[in-house]
Amino acid sequence: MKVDVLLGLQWGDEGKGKVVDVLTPQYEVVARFQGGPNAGHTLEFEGEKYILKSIPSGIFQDGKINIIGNGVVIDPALFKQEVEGLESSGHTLTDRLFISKKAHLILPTHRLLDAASEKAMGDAKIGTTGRGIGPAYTDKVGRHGLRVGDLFHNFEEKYRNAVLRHKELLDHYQLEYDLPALEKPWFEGIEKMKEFTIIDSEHFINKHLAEGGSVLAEGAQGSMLDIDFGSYPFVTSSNTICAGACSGMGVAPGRIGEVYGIFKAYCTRVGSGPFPTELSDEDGQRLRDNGNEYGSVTGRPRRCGWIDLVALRYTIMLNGVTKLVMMKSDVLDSFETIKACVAYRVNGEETEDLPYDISDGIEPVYVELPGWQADMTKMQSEDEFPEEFNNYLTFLETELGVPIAIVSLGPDRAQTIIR
Ligand code: 2SA
Ligand code: MG
Repeated sequence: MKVDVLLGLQWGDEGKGKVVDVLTPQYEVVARFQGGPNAGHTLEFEGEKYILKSIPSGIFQDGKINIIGNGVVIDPALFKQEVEGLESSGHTLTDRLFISKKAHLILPTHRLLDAASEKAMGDAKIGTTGRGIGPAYTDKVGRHGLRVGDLFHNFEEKYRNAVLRHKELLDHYQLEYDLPALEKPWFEGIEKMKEFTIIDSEHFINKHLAEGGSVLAEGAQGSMLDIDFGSYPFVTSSNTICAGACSGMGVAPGRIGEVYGIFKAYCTRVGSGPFPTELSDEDGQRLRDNGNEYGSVTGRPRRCGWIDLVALRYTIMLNGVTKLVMMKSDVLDSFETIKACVAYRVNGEETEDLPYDISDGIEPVYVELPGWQADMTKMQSEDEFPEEFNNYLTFLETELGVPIAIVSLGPDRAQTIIR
């Protein structure tokens, strides 16, 4: 059997958590393959709302195994908080959440380094989530990282050595900090992690596939934040694209089956960096208000704009998307007209290919479409879709060359239409 991959095609916050939760019944295993507690995957069902950060979004369904894969970075203190939050709302996890030995740990000093580096950059800052993601991946690639598998071998010594190195860097930034205060919850988190099954996840996943089992790989952030192909340097520090699922779980490329590409019917971005279709006018504010566009980890207001088909074509290409999933079209329910960026004008010339640098001199070329101006949030089937909405779907499918297989009409599990 194959690994199906689900990932965000824009700058994150496309609604991946909800879709994983909807698709989970088809799989026995759900795995995260990159990112860490910078992610905020929101799920709503039966009147409850949950935000997952490090834990895969398959956790709410009985009998499913959830894996934190080797490509993920874990902050033990935040992990403990997240687990306890779920336990207090009645969800037991220890029997169905497994952690890869090869996943890397985010140390308290990584968070300090993240903050220090952002501060030092001033106006040029990345606008990170402050969760220590960049420094943790820097140590991984620099071959200094601590892994979950290290918990059982001279861990204290390895930890102290890492902290010594980080302290030199922090001295350079002249940052004031209280490390013991951060270390206490961190080491409590380490103990919490030990309650879980820590596995060689690449073996586990491949055996499961060889025995005919299926896996859903859950991406975090979005393809425009990919370390290689995103709007560098305003990106996150991992490969968010489909290729990251292979390296972040240890599965061969030939094992990849469907690739679900998730996008919002408009576009948002949180943090700094270029955003060609950004709206700083009333329409932008209306999208933010209607869509409640605030970061689910940091609470930061998200920047909002029209859908960018140039960027979407690019990320569909990078990921080999086989099925599209359109989220939050209900946010556009009241708009008279909807715009879609179909090309960029760069130095007077139109292009449909994403240029190397999208930070300056990009003028979006828009097509205007009539809005449907109907409340779609209670619609139960495709037959109820207004004509203008069907036209919007056909327009997008033609522009993007991939079918839209799922349409989400609201945050709840129930507000989902499979086409
Ligand atoms: P980092 O912390 O090093 O990964 O930040 C680098 C850039 O990646 C962006 N990033 C995100 N963008 C959207 N959503 C994310 N998750 C949270 C959410 C964000 C929040 O679900 O709302 O609550 O603010 C996420 N994680 C990282 C980040 O904004 C930087 O541009
Ligand atoms: Mg999010």
